[in-house]
Amino acid sequence: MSEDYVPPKVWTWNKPSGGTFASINRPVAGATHEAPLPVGKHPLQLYSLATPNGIKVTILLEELLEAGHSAEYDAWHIDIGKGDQFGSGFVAVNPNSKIPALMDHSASPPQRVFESASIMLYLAEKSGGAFIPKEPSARTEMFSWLFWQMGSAPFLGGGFGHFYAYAPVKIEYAINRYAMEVKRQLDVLDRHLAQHAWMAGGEYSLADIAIWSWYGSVALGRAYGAAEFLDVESYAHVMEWARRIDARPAVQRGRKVNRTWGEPWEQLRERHSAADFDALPKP
Ligand SMILES: N[C@@H](CCC(=O)N[C@@H](CS)C(=O)NCC(=O)O)C(=O)O
Repeated sequence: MSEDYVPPKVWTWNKPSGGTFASINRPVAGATHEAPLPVGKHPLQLYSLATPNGIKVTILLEELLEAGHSAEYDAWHIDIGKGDQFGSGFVAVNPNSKIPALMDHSASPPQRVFESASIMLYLAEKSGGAFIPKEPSARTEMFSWLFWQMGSAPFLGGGFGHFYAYAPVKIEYAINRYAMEVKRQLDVLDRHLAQHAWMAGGEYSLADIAIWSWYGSVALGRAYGAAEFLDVESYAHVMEWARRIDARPAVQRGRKVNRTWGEPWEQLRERHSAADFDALPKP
């Protein structure tokens, strides 16, 4: 880490980079070990963790169930800190080795689905287009915001979150660069939400769930301990929208699934039936 660093002609992987998650970072894909995945009793098998990308899917599944759709699922805990995402079974479901990953055993042959927005669209379409606006213009707007989230959040997580919270040293240049971008993104949302109650089509949709899982987590002080640093309260419309979504029962359930940190009543390591939530300790 020095101002004199000159990149070599060809990069080689010759020393650990340091920082949180350094032990699981590597420059090659594929499985590192044999590890078949467990399969439960429901057609939908989710392999995940309650990170912002993970809760997009568990919140949607809980919303689908709450709305009366047939979406019962088993959610298995994938410990990305220990490298479960590099097991042979997981890699067969997601060759990109990232949570969330889904298998639908009701399809013939069973269907794998990876990338959180792809999983959301798969589940919503399987449920007759639930949480996707029907009117064509609103539907297009919803897709635009959903893909905005997929393109923007890596700057929030991999960029800002990494350098603010996880890097082994605080690099002012990197933190400034990504704080600037994240604040711009929060302003994009704030200006939109000043004019619209929901992200698209005047209704709660996949776009709200996906964007809330990232930007709502930051706004509500649940990611990177950065709420004050980013002055989130100055984005009043984002805050109001984030709190409104946070109050939804399905959101509260979905956030707990595959969670192994925080308060004991928020941690449902694995979910196999609706009754699992009732077994959690009370606050
Ligand atoms: N674009 C992917 C990103 C998924 C992702 O980055 N997942 C992280 C956790 S939030 C992960 O599994 N990281 C493990 C690793 O990088 O090895 C999606 O939206 O599904």
